[in-house]
Amino acid sequence: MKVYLFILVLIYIAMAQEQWETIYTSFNGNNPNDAEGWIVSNNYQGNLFTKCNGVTLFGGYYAFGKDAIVSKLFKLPPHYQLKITFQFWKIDSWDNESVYLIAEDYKWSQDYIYYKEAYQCELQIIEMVIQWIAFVINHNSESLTFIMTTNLNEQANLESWGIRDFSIQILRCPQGCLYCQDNDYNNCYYWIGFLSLWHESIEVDGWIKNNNNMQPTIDKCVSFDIIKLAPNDKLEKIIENLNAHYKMQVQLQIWKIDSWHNEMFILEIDDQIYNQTILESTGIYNICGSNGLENIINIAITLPHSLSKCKITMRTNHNSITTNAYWGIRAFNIYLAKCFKGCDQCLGPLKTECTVCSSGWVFYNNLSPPMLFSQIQITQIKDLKSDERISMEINLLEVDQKIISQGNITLLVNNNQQILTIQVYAKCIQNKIIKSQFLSNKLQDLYQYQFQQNCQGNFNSIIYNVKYQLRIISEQQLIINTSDTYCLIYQIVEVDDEKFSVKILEILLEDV
Ligand SMILES: *[C@@H]1O[C@H](CO)[C@@H](O)[C@H](O)[C@H]1NC(C)=O
Ligand SMILES: *[C@@H]1O[C@H](CO)[C@@H](O)[C@H](O)[C@H]1NC(C)=O
Ligand SMILES: *[C@@H]1O[C@H](CO)[C@@H](O)[C@H](O)[C@H]1NC(C)=O
Ligand SMILES: *[C@@H]1O[C@H](CO)[C@@H](O)[C@H](O)[C@H]1NC(C)=O
Ligand SMILES: [Ca+2]
Ligand SMILES: [Ca+2]
Ligand SMILES: [Ca+2]
Repeated sequence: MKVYLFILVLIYIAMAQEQWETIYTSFNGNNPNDAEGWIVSNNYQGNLFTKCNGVTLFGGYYAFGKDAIVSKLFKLPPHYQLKITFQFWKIDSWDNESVYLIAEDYKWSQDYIYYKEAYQCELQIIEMVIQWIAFVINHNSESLTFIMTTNLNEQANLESWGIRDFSIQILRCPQGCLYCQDNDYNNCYYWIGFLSLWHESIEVDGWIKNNNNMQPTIDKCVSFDIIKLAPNDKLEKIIENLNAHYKMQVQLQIWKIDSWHNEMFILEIDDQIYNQTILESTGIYNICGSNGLENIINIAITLPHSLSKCKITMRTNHNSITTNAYWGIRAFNIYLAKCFKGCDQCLGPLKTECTVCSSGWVFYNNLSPPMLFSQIQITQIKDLKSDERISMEINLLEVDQKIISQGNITLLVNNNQQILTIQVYAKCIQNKIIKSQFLSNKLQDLYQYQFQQNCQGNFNSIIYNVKYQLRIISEQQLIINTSDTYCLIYQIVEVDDEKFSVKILEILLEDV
């Protein structure tokens, strides 16, 4: 018994914690395929792997030295945090020089000098420092650009570096979410990915540069494709046919290339400014363009939005002292917080937040059925056949169906007309009044029609002729519940595979 309790507690703790999931590992053995997808340039004599101190390194002595730069584009499943871990080997006579690690807007760098500890590398005894690097970043884009380089100035036989045991772990979005910022399902289930551009390659259809039909140029920084723009350039597109939504998330990545002088990158959505980011001359690494330093900036904007189109404008201004700089864009995404299924406009993701329904659907918030009450006729008669009828007899005129038994029954009605007339013969009973109610909707407002009768003179019955207008012609499911003193009719309405019963008619005989 005690053992069971112990196990239960452990499981509970494990489930309460966030689970890091490893989605990529490489360079932990000596498999040459581990370099797949890694783009390496300026490696010494084309060498990719070396052995040092008995282990295989990606890079290393006689491989990664001056100007060597490695990079990889990772495609990631929906996640909101990621952790990168690897072992960095600094090898030989670094002269207070730096290694740079760039994972988009996360940057890590470290200076190294020549120390006196020595290891066997290839056939030589070489000084080196081995260091575990691990960092966690908030990240939810579907791709990650990873870059490593140094500012070493001697070839790889004199100063070099390598890595091994590289892994990427993620905190995955809750199941059912395509995009998230945390692990709460309630904060993410409504996001849909509307547009995903420029992660692996650049496609500029419909994007207009500087108000004319000029298409923007495509360029590369390290191994990554970017759209290349100059100071003062503007890139714009009107994006149409957005799904019904109430909120929008726009994400993109700016690459500041070379020396800017505090110009502003501006992101506009529907002609309103949503982000302004200063482009500075500073930075810590030089990876493309000319000698100026680069910087990668992730921008993410969440805004209330419900129009079916949006205009995206990205631009910068230009300070005349900036002469040799440009900006790049990649990793552009639009996510929409979608309305509930069957809803054309909404204030939020719930059924109850729907304000305009798609045709054929219902307003859930006031439960108005697709069968709209349109006309009523109430007649008192002297019914000669009264004795042959039960107390509440129902006729469905257009489909010629008659309900002549009492109790709670479910009825399928196959109507091929836009109208369904429900006729109820209600027998008068002495000292009782007949109260009736009918539901109707005038799109958003719910009306309840109430009537009250008692039989007069020698009239013995009241006939209710209630016409309903069907918004869609399809099989209707009704629940009819009758007795001597009541007649209740419900319609079964289906909203996103969930069924609701909506009372559309009620006739009650009550004591006076
Ligand atoms: C290393 O360089 C930095 C500046 O880049 C300097 O501040 C530091 O004193 C240098 N250290 C050594 C040991 O030379
Ligand atoms: C624009 O985005 C950058 C980068 O994410 C952020 O640091 C900055 O605060 C944002 N600025 C505005 C005005 O939203
Ligand atoms: C509907 O019919 C059932 C019997 O089948 C009865 O118990 C119930 O009270 C009726 N519903 C209403 C709301 O009168
Ligand atoms: C009446 O019948 C329907 C379907 O047959 C059922 O869902 C409902 O619960 C019944 N109502 C009562 C009060 O028995
Ligand atoms: Ca040196
Ligand atoms: Ca050096
Ligand atoms: Ca540069």
